[in-house]
Amino acid sequence: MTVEERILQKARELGIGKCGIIKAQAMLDYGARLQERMDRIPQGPALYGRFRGFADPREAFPWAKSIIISACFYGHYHIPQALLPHYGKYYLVDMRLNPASAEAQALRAFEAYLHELGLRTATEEKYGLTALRWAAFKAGLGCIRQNNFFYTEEGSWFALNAWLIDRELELIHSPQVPACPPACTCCIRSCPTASLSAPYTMNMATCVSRLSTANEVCSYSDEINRMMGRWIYGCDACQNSCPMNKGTWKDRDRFPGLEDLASWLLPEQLLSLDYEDIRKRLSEKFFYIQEGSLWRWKLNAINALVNDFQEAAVPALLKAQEDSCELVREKALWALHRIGSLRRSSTRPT
Ligand code: B12
Ligand code: SF4
Ligand code: SF4
Repeated sequence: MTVEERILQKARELGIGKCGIIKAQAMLDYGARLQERMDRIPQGPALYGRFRGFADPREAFPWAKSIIISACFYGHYHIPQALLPHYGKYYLVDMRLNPASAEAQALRAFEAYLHELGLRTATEEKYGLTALRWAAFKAGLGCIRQNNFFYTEEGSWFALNAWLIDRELELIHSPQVPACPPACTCCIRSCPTASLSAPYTMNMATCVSRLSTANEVCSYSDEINRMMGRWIYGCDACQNSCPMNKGTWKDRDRFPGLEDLASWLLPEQLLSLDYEDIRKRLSEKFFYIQEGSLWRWKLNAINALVNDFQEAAVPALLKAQEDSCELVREKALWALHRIGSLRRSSTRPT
């Protein structure tokens, strides 16, 4: 058995859905995709320049010769119904830094096996050391669709990981995934902020996923607040609307800790938490909102309540006017005005 075959066999044994290996230089053409993106998006280089190193991880790791890439299916987890309109599912069942999850344990055991084989490795769990969608595509694990997501025949609900290794290996598969249906634009039409403005073109600055996790001290315009709808952390609109994801979520297993956390994640409950509670309960799992910007949770919760026209939220909003953060107090006042004017317009005689 070749080393590549042994690695694949181990990945399968551990329940890691897909695994392939590419030579490090196979990533170089990601540079061209990135350049196209920077040319198409306003302030492209300022936003995307930081990803240049993804095209050649050998610059930071001169010993790296190949890249092992894995894709773990997370669409088998049960997501509490009440959270679906508010959270990107990937973040709810995030295996990164959750040692109790089956996927995290499989990935640790897999890495230990690579060391047993005598391979030197480098990986980065949170942000990755290279462009993971492109690496998975080059390894033939699946395709990249027009919404930029990596898909296998089981849809896009895959979390990707990669290890740089110091040996020249290659294991490339032939994916069996149909192309996007001709003229399909469901993902583009579903994007609430028009961040996904054309096939393979999205602007990370206006993506709800980025807006809802921003650490900059700012609140948003009325237009952006409205476009963010009920999302509190992340956004799945361009995946949920895709016909290639129809029926792919399996809802079979419990993700460790999610049920206990669920009640705290609803917008009214978020408003009732003090910042120490938010830090203790949420900061580790939802690490994009940093400890210095925990008020972002409350701004997002208030926004979700307003866009949901939740009259029952008025007491929580009145209380939020006493919040220690000025941005939250201002937003609560704005929300009370908005709910008041929505109520007046809905009762106005026609
Ligand atoms: C930065 C980042 C973000 C940023 C910016 C996203 C972005 N698209 O650039 C923000 C914070 C907004 C974000 C949000 C989310 N992210 Co993110 N993110 C990343 C990160 C770290 C880098 C992405 C990157 O390279 N961006 C640069 C641009 C140029 O790449 P791109 O938009 O992905 O475009 C790709 C394709 O379109 C392709 N391409 C371009 N033109 C063409 C043309 C053709 C013909 C083809 C075939 C391909 C192609 O080139 C790019 C190659 O990767 C990766 C992890 C990693 N290290 O790769 C995770 C990653 C992409 N994110 C992921 C996820 C799940 C999300 C969210 C869904 C979370 C959520 N529920 O809210 C959202 C979705 C946002 C979106 N629509 O993409 C997953 C995606 C898994 C998958 N199945 O695709 C990744 C891979 C993380 C992981 N470990 O699994 N993310
Ligand atoms: S994640 Fe949401 S906001 Fe971002 S591109 Fe997709 S639909 Fe648009
Ligand atoms: S919604 Fe349509 S165009 Fe967009 S990724 Fe899915 S199949 Fe492709």
